[in-house]
Amino acid sequence: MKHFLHVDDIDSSASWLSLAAECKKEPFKFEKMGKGKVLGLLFFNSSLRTRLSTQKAAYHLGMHCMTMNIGSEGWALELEDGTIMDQGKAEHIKEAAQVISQYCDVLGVRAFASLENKEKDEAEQVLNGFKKYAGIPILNMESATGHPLQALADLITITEHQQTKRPKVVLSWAPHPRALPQAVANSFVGIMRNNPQFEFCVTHPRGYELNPEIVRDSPVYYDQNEALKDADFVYVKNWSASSPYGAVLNNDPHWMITPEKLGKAYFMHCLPVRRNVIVEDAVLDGNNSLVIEQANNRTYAAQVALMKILESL
Ligand code: AN0
Ligand code: CP
Repeated sequence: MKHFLHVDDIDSSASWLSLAAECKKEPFKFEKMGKGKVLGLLFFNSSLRTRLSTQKAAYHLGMHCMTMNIGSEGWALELEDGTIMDQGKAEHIKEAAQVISQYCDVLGVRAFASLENKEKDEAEQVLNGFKKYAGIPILNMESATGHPLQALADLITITEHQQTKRPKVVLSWAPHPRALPQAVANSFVGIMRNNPQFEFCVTHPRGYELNPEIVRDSPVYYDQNEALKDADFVYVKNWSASSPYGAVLNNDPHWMITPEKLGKAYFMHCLPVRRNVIVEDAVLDGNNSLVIEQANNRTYAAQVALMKILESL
C-alpha cells in the first residue's frame, strides 16, 4: 500500500512525467483502474484548485469521490493522545480515521500548518494521524509542511515549457499581508532538489530562511535582482518566517514581481494570488504567465498520484 505524502514519494520523475503526459493526452485511458473504489477528500481549510482537480482526476480514473469540509462541517477533532476530552473537541482522530476507512479506499487530506507551534506542525499531526489510524492510502492535498501535488504539477509545467536543457529556475519570496505556510515553497524546493537537471536557486529577505534540511545546498540569495539574473522560470510565493515562527517580518513592496523584474522569464505561482501585492497585473495578464497551465496540470498530477496508489492496493 502506497501513500502520496511527500515529493520524495515520486520514485522516478521521468516515469511520473511520462504518465502525466499520457493522461493529459487521453484522460480516460485508465478509467477502469478506479472502478468500484471510493476516494474521500477531507478539507480542514479552503480550496478551489485542489478540490476540483482531484475530483476531476478521480472521475478520469472511474473512482467515486466523496468530499467533506471536515474543518467546518465535521466534529472538531482531538489530535493528542490521553487527553480528557471535556473541552471543545467532540471526537478523537483515532475513531474518525477508522470510521472514514469503512467508507473509503483512498483518503485525501488538506490540513494547513497552524503557524502557532513549529514542533507540532513539523510532526504533521493531522496527516500522520490519518495515516496511522485510517489504515488506507493517504493523499497529501497540502499538509503543514508540504504540498507535493502542487510541486508535481509545477514540474510538469516547467518540463512542458523549457526551451533549453538546463533552464534556470528561481523561487522568489514576495510580500503578503497575512502569515502563510511554508508548505508550497518546501515542496517546490524538494522537487527541484530531486531534479538536478535544473539550475535552481532561492531568494528571500533575511529572516525568511526555509528549513535548512529541505534547502540543503540550494543557493540562497538575499538580493532578489542577483537571483533573477538570466532566469527562465520565476516561481513566486509568500511564506511566513521560521523565527519567530509564523511571523510576518517584512512586507517590502519592492519584492513584488513586475514585468521589469521578470524580463523574458516565465512567471509561475500556485494560486490563489493577490494582484499588485505578490505580482503586478501586467505580469499575470501577460503572455509569460503559466499560472493557468499550472492549475490545469493539477488534474494530471493528482491522476498520476492516484494511479500509483491504486496500483499498490
Ligand atoms: C495557501 C498557502 O500559502 O499555503 C494555499 C496555497 C495553495 N495560500 C493561502 O492561504 C493564500
Ligand atoms: N494551489 C492550490 O492548492 O490551490 P487551492 O488552495 O485553491 O486548492
